[in-house]
Amino acid sequence: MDENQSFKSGYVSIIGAPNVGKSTLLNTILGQKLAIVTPKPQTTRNQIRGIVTTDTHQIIFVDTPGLMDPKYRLQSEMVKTAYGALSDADVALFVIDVTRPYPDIEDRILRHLKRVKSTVILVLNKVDLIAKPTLLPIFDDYSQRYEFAHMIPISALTADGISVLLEQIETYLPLGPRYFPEDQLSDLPERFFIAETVREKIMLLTQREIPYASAVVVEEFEKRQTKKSNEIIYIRAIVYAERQTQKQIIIGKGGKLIKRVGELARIDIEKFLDTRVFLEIYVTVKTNWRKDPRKLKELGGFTDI
Ligand SMILES: Nc1nc2c(ncn2[C@@H]2O[C@H](COP(=O)(O)OP(=O)(O)OP(=O)(O)O)[C@@H](O)[C@H]2O)c(=O)[nH]1
Ligand SMILES: [Mg+2]
Repeated sequence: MDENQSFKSGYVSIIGAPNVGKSTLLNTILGQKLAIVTPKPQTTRNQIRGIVTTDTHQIIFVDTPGLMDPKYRLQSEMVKTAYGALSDADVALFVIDVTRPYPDIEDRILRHLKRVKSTVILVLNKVDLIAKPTLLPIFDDYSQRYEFAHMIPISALTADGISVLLEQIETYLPLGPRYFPEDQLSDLPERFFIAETVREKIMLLTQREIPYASAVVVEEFEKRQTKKSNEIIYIRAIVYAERQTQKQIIIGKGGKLIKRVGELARIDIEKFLDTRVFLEIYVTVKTNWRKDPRKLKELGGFTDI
């Protein structure tokens, strides 16, 4: 715990429709890739917590799944998870994509935000894609729908506006202790980030239903010595598909697709763990895992189903 009486700490939740750039924002704020990012909606499925510590404050940022109209159990768990992150947030960042409104979802989010105690900042993301004057009617529209503490235009991709956003967040943090050691980046286990990295590559390399029907679990994570006594981390990851046909596509002709997934994932995991990695990936079928609460608990990382 910090001795400093003026030290501030708190939780900042990042919420919004799918694909608006919430995970990109988390990564840019942390200066490290923690959350997976793809051009496809519904990439994030869980709360991803990233910790920023300075001499004066500690902020726990919580990235969440994009909110949508849930059609099956996995999606309703994702929605529950996202709204759950608002309950203990000191500040909520409501992220919108300035190039694309999601009227129904955003109306629903705004209604929900009226019931929470957090300070709410509207984050207008992807400003790198538009001409500045285009923002004026958006400011106008949103300020009529909710009393935001601030409305801040940013680009999570280029980091434009991020320092202004962070300055504003700091002003709303309560006095509080340092909850985590100063060098800790997240409270989630390494296995989670490894599984997510593999899932990201599958999402990037497959189409239609497959990105959404895939789950990844790391079954083994073990330090081993090579013959030359160098350290290497052995990882065995299992990819779950819902059907045999999906499994075949993920494996690809002659194992080509899963090999590519492995190559790309290994590069990122080695960077993340800062060590050499031997990654083995198996693909298997778990019928209807997205609809079954017990399987969702096992494969989806949802603890309180
Ligand atoms: N041009 C531009 N693209 C961005 C920006 N922020 C995010 N993107 C892109 O938008 C897409 C979605 O980004 P994510 O960070 O995965 O979005 P998300 O809100 O976390 O999406 P879900 O997890 O599906 O809810 C990716 O292709 C990003 O590269 C930005 O500021 N500018
Ligand atoms: Mg995301």
